[in-house]
Amino acid sequence: MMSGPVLVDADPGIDDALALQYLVAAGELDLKAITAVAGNTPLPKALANARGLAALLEIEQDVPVYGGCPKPLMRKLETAEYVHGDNGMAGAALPKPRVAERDEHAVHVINQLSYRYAGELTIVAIGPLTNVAAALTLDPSLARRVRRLVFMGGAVNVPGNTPPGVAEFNIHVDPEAARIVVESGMPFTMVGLDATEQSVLTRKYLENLDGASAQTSFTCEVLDHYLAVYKRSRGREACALHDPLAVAVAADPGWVELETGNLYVETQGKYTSGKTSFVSQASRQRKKLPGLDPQLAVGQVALGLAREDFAEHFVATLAARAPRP
Ligand SMILES: [Ca+2]
Repeated sequence: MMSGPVLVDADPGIDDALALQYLVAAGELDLKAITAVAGNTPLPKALANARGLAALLEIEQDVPVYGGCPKPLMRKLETAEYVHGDNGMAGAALPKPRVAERDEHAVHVINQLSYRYAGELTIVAIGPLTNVAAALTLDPSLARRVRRLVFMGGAVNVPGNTPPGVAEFNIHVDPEAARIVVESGMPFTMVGLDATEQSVLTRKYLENLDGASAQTSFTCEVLDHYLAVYKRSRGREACALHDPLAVAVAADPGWVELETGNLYVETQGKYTSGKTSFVSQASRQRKKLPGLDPQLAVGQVALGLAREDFAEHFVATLAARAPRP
């Protein structure tokens, strides 16, 4: 079980909302800060949603929320409001924050926390990796102070979820940032579509959540929308728990099948920009190829779900969190 201080970098986003709710309900991670990044929605909405989620989850007094980069390092921002709704939360209303907006920039906060918790800090990044890459660019030694980065992104043996079906959304939005991060030497675990698309939630699970608390009512509202989006786009009311799985892996890597190897993030290709290619140590050995290239990005990649009951566990965790009196 991984413990210690955690920073979540997010672009809320429905599944970011689900991930934060799961993190708080599970109570296994010591959340120190939330940093917002542009991705699913433009930064002002991502930040407002992150602050509203902290209010909903009753953590805003303890967990500060900071705004970060408003656009990818080198590209125009592409958002996903067609999935997440105009406000990024499927139109569902979040409570008004009761704490004042913070002035510090997320990128500085990432570096500050890495000094305060040197060798202990886990970063869970569930949006494009722009903030983390910017923090590394300002202070490359960040890579050595972070215990581990767990990021939701990428697709290795399955198609991507952005046109033309090669790249996963978070990497597609800011491939240069992803490349800087994985090539920085920061220990990383990539939780991409290979694993997250196996953690599937269907409508029958909503019955266990409805009305349990103000938080789960909100969850049901956004999941209802999310399931409808999946039905429209894929013909089935079954949605992947992308970001929640990354949070779960930060607490317990046993949720996924992990392999170590070289990870390549394509930034140039006409069709393949944002594609993540992975060559595992095990596959190199099987093919009698030379070992891993330490000059290139070496890290862990989740190639599948290790336990089938993640969606069940996710719902049970949310439903069990006793509402505060
Ligand atoms: Ca996200």
